[in-house]
Amino acid sequence: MTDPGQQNFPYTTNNAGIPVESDEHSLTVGPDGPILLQDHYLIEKMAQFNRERVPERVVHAKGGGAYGTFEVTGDVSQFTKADLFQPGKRCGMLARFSTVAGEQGSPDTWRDPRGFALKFYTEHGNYDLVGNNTPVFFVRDPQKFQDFIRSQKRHPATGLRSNDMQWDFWTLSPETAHMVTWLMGDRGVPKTWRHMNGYSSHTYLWVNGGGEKFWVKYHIKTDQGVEFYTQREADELAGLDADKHRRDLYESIAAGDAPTWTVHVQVMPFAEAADYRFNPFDLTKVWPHADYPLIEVGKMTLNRNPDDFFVHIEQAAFAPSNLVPGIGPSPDKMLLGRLFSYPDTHRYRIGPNFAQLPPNRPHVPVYSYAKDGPMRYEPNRVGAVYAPNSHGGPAADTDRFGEPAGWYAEGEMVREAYRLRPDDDDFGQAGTLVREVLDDAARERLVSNVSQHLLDGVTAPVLDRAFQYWRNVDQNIGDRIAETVGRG
Ligand code: HDE
Repeated sequence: MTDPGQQNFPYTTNNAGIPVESDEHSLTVGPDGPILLQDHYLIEKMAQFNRERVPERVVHAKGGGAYGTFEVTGDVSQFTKADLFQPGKRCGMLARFSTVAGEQGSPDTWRDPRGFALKFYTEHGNYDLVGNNTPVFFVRDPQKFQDFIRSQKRHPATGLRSNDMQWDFWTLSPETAHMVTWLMGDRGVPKTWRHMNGYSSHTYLWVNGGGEKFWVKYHIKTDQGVEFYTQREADELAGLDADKHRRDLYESIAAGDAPTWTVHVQVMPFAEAADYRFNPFDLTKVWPHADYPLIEVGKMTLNRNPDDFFVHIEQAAFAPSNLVPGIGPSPDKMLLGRLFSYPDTHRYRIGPNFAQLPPNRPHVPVYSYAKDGPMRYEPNRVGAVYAPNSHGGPAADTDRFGEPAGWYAEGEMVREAYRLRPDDDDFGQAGTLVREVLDDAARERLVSNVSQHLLDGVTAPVLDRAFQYWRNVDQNIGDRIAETVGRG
């Protein structure tokens, strides 16, 4: 698959471009004698090898991706002035898809949400939309994210994943119910990355040229159709081809079969958020399409495989804080937490100058005052190292790009949950999903998936709480799960 074909290089060099003396033999005192410290080429090879890895992503470690293009097909200029969404615009992009809880080599068909991370190289810098293949998430406060992830990863003593830990956290955190219903249903194992939708999940703020504001959620619908694997198919594939999804994307693009998605948004007028019947910024909720229908924005096509996986995909650094003029954050506490977390992880994982690496560097000039740091190779084009200065250095231009996209807030400093509104509850939308979106066959697979998962190592008191959790979602589904597990 990755055969580079017949190539014709004249000779091997070391990293400094100097011709090497041998590809096979170390420098020794006689053919049977000791190795010499002066064999700097051997030392370079060993030292380079020892440093080949950067830390894997703490979540979303296993993934793959490709480059492509985004083109605007609708007209949303009345809602946002963002350059990339103006009629007729087209820009380059990078996408990375991933599983969340597994490590670098883990099977692509493990049941898990899928990351759906997009980077658009716009005329106003990089716009990143770092979403999942689900429109909701497990928790609604960033304070709980680390605990949640630890419950999904490996047990500290055994080094094993533990369904008991997973259900312990979920059943003690009822706000997870909607997302767990998605996860345990058909969306939990997409057939390929090409056959899944992406969602911003969060609400974002859009601002138009006149300064008017709107709340939006993104829905990125696959043009290949949504397809999935059953648990049984997924389990078999986990053994037969752990890289199923990575392979599928690479091979489809290499064969000229470029996958496409249609990007839509739901738009809520700014003022409607204040007294909408549930908190529209709560990441565990969807906005009903009857209230806010999908509006088409554009099309994305992935058509170029990276020529070096490590350079372009392992070092890809997506950040929800990469928001361009015309787009801002919403008061979703999870999103606000993420604005800090991603650039922080990139500085640790791939270094403070990660933004200069090929997948991350903007396709427009950078007029930043940042300087120096490890592995920096692009000179500072600004010249001056401080602002303001009298040497013609850049200055922020709010006349051109507008004030920061924000909202009004005031209040006591508190540590409290979102204020409850009439339709805010943890189980309602999960129940609607089970009763009104799934058909009989999908409900049956849900019962089977949950039951199998519970039968695999979940014990009292967690097990009893799990039955109650599902009865809270839907009495009938809960009864069927309890019956299947044999503890009705
Ligand atoms: Fe992430 N997440 N996340 N996440 N996330 C990371 O960033 C984090 C959340 C998502 O292909 C990390 O570069 C916090 C929601 C994707 O490179 C890290 C919180 C959603 C990817 C991080 C969340 C996501 C990540 C790990 C709660 C969907 C892979 C390595 C406040 C809407 C991006 C990295 C890629 C990756 C933190 C919650 C999606 C640690 C603190 C919600 C697709 O920074």
